[in-house]
Amino acid sequence: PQTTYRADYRPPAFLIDTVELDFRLDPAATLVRARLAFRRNGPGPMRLDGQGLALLEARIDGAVLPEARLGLGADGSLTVADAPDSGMLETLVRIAPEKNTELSGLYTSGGNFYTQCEAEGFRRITFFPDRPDVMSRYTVTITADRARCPVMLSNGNPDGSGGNEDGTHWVRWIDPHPKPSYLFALVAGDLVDVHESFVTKSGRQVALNIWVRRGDEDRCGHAMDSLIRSMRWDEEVFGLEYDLDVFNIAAVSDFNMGAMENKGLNVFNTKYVLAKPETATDGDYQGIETVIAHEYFHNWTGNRVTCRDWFQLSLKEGLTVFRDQEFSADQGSRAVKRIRDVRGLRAAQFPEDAGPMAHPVRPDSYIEIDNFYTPTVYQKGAEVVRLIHTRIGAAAFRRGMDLYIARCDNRAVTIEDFVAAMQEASGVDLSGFMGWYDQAGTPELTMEDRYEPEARRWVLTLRQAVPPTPGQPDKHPVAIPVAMGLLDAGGAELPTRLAGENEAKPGTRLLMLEAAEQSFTFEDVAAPPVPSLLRGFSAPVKLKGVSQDRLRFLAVHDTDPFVRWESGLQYATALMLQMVAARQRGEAPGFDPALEEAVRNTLRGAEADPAFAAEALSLPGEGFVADQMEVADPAAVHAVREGLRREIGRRCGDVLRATYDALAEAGEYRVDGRSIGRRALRNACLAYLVAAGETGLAEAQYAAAGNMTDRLAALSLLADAEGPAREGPLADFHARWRGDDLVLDKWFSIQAMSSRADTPAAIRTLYAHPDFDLRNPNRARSLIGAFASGNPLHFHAEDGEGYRFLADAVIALDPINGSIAARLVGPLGQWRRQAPGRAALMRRELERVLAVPKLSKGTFEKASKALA
Ligand code: HT7
Ligand code: ZN
Repeated sequence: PQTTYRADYRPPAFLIDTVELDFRLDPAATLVRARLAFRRNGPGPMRLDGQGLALLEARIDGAVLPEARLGLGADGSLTVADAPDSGMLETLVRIAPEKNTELSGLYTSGGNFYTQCEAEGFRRITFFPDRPDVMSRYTVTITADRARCPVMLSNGNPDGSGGNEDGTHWVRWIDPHPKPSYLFALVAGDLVDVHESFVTKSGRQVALNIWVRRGDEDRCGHAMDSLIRSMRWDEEVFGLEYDLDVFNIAAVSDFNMGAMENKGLNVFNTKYVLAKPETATDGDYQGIETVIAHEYFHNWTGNRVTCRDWFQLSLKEGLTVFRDQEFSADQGSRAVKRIRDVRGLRAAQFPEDAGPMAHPVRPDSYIEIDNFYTPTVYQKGAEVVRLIHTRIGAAAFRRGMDLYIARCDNRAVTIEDFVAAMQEASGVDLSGFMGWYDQAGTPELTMEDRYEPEARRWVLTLRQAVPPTPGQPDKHPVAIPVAMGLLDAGGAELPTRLAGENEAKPGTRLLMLEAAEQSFTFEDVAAPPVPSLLRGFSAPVKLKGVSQDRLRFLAVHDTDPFVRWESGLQYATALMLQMVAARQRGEAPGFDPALEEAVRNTLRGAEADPAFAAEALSLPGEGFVADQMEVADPAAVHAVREGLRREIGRRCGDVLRATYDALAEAGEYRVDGRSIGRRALRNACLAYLVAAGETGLAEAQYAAAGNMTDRLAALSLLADAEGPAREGPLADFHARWRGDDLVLDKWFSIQAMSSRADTPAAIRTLYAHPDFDLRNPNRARSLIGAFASGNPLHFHAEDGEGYRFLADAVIALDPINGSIAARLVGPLGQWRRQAPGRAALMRRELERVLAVPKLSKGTFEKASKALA
């Protein structure tokens, strides 16, 4: 397969000003007529992307193009010889949506029609220069059988409809805004809508519709409410207003990702739309809020201002994730939101940055662009936007956004355009931040300090190093904003004065580390202080050199909630690593009484902020701990973590039980931050109590639960139990919810992540279960993904059965949906960090995948880079 390089970018030879599309929908043979008004833009032939299209007709300015002027490439593209500099190209193609199992282009799901065009799906619908720097105005006419497709939607505003005598009907949609082809969308079928209306700040009336399958109408309330809050927030915080008469959302159960921001017609995975308390957890509710906001915010950051090429993907994704994170932070507890985002970053992006697929936020090359919708482009990209925000401040950032939008509206631009707008609006030189876009690898930040009593001076030395990554052996320093403060021995915040400053500043201040090493001298420091660094996680780095004593102190005293949580986490991580080492030496790991003290302390103050307490109570995950080891030992990490949970549950049983009882839900189920926090804390207590042997408590909670959050929390604990305590609830859950795809996914996941010894065998049985369907991405992820990414103990089983299962599944899935297969193969790439025996087994499975004839280019790219 071919590699595409960023350095090879050339402007398109032809632009397309307007597109008229005419669809005659039929599952087996859909006809697509396209009329493209083209105009020359640069040198080169007229080349239109295409994939799997049966070309029936081609004309320019009405004249049929003879075959001699049409070149069909092996990749499915179409080259037109001797094209004039401007004119109208008309093509007619036939496609088969019902055969489209990749879910890219036009496909059917449950008898309805849906499209997914990002990144390169439009070429599977019609011949077109399918690249984001070709922006056009679209008029779309859809014709279909009226009974089969009473609803027919596309981008923009509706512009007429009518009936035909043959039982079909038609609708026309006009999108007044120029857009790239990846934002095209069509949805048609038997759908019902939940609707509201929204009046924008300038008085424009917008019809809001959420289109779902009949019967799902009662699950759209939270999505609609999240949409309305997102629209209002973007007006208030960024002054950005919606720009069409309608905003449609269609939910589909077969979808490769979370959702898609098509102009005026977002298409969503049902997982991010449908929720009611009996079927959706608090996590699901939060996911819906985030994804609805994210897709809505793309209307400006992505759609009105789009990317010049796919290497600039983080221009829209990093910025839009930053915007959705800020939105969610404003809806509830900013500190808890930051903790959760950092947890997510460390669970997914840090390992990616340290593995074989490590790539910069702006990659240099790709084989399959679908493989670059990654935590690095999304989450690290958002962190880089946050770095700029932290450096220049909220007011300058807002001015920068205004400038960026004003200057780049209706254009396809680059990351430089964004940074230039921020730089001009703030007057701050941001060149030191470009390294964050162009270098892979998580920087390591080391601290060292000394106190000079006679001079009453405290000196902080910070060093940074960006580790080598594939293709980038040497790195240069980047700009790292370090938000920090100093505490005295009693935990009080000290005002700080740097050498050269006239006055001391109260509270948190920002140090800018721009070189490989820099020292900062603080004056008037009466006694050795305790530094609190990276407040709010001001940069996505790994901080080293903070002693266990200081961590313990900061976990209790710091004024910054993020550092309080972080210090507890780092303390526990270091402790667990020592315990793992002891276990590997055959010694008893012991128990640090500081942990009991920390749990008791957290529970004492839990009432003030239960969500924070729940975060503070949870031990570092097995993956996070294993990631800190030179050679991972998943079984030892699991044993140590389980042992700690049991011991904490035993020693703190009294306070855990008291908190559990005190938080029993009274009254109606609510999804506000405080109610969610109370449930999270209660279920955290339950987990410790069950670890200490109180299985009956989980059985009782499962039976009595009035909502999915509590029911699932109990069931996931019972899934590790023995005998009827496990089998009864699992069977009950299946019987209750077998008709509900999203809930049944949870049933598969819970079993896939069980630590029971028989899990590897159970996985194979579940794979053969009549309710398992490899073609549905949610279901495939719920079993295969949950096992490979969420069950390190069994995935890394010594006999290699976990690896074998994953490779078998990837090989079976690849011809059906290469994009999902490529995503799932990722965990096999962790072999370098495993012991030699397991590493060899992992490599063998990667080789087995690579040996498959006609492997998709996405899976080829992931597996071959993993082995390199
Ligand atoms: N921009 C959307 C990305 C997306 C996607 C990419 C490749 C294949 C299928 C896809 N579905 C959606 C989602 C987003 O970031 O908002
Ligand atoms: Zn996005």
